[in-house]
Amino acid sequence: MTDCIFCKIIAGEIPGDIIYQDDDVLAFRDLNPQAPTHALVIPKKHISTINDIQSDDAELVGKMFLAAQKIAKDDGIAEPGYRTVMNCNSGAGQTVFHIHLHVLGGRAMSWPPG
Ligand code: DGP
Repeated sequence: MTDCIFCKIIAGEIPGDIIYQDDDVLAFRDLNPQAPTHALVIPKKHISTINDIQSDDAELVGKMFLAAQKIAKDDGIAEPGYRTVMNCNSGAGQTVFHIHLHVLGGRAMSWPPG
C-alpha cells in the first residue's frame, strides 16, 4: 500500500529501529514507547485490520506471535511477563491501519486496559 507508513518501513523508505525480520514478518521499536520494551510486530503483507484477516493468513498471524515470543526472550521479559495487544479499528485505538502486534513489557501492567 503506497500510503501506509508500515509498508514504507518494510520497503526501507522510512527508517525503523528493526529488531527482527524474516520472510513474512518485521518487528521494530515503537516510536512512542509505553513501556521499557514496546515493539510492534507486523506482517510484510498489508492487512488493514483484524477484520481483514483471512483463513489463509492463519499461519502468518501465528508467526507474528512467534516473533513476539522471540523479542520477549531477547529483551529478558519472557519470564517476568509481557503483554501483546492488537487494536482493531478506531474505537479500540487503532491509528495505523496495517495490523500490528504491540509487545509491551519491562514494567508492571494493570488490568483492565483503558
Ligand atoms: P495503534 O494505536 O494500535 O494503531 O498503534 C500504532 C503505533 O504505531 C503507536 O504506538 C505509534 C506507532 N507508530 C506510528 N508511526 C510510527 C512510525 O513511523 N515508526 C514507529 N516506529 N512507530 C510508529
